[in-house]
Amino acid sequence: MSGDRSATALILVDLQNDFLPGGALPVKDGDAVVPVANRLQSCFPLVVATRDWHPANHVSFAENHPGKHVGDTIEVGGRPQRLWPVHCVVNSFGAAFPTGLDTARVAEVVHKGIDPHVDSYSGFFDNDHVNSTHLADYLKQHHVSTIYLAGLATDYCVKATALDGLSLGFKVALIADACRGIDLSHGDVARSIEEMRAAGAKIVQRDDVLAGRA
Ligand code: VGL
Ligand code: ZN
Repeated sequence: MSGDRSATALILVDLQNDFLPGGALPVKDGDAVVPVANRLQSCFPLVVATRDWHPANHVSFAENHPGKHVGDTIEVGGRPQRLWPVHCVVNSFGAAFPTGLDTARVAEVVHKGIDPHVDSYSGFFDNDHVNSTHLADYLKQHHVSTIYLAGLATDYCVKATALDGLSLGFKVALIADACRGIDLSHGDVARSIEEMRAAGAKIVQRDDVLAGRA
């Protein structure tokens, strides 16, 4: 998974204001990923970005469930749904790319989590795996067989995108130090990286990618 990158794409996962310090659902040190993402882009022939993109009545917002609180887990459609603060509302500042992110080479933006009734951590499928975004089709149209992941949050949207990517037959490399996680329970990030590795993802570091070694 090094050298020739003609069939590879860099996927920037959910680099959005609300996930940076000061945002509605801040990921610790999330802003550190932005300059890394900028540098990594030049190593790839294709760059795609995903964005969490929720309507105001989204199922994942605690305030849409009277009596429930941020951090609670409820059951929706037979699946556990963790409740979050209102974040990444369609067309809001919080949902926008950070101003420091270089988007000139972002060829495609994939929005996810638009369905008010189903959350979507993965860039490929809603959490119920019924509806999909156009990410897989887009990558296939561009003859991409390997995806490299950078962004937020390691233990939620990056992990879900990695696992779905593998299940769809893509080779997946997680650029571990180009991601940051939420780590609600201490160890979540480390466990999520092990889960991705066990499912077949290659875990690489940004310097190896930048030097063409990974
Ligand atoms: C995310 C929680 C809720 C993420 C999105 O991008 O990892 N996490 N919505
Ligand atoms: Zn979300």
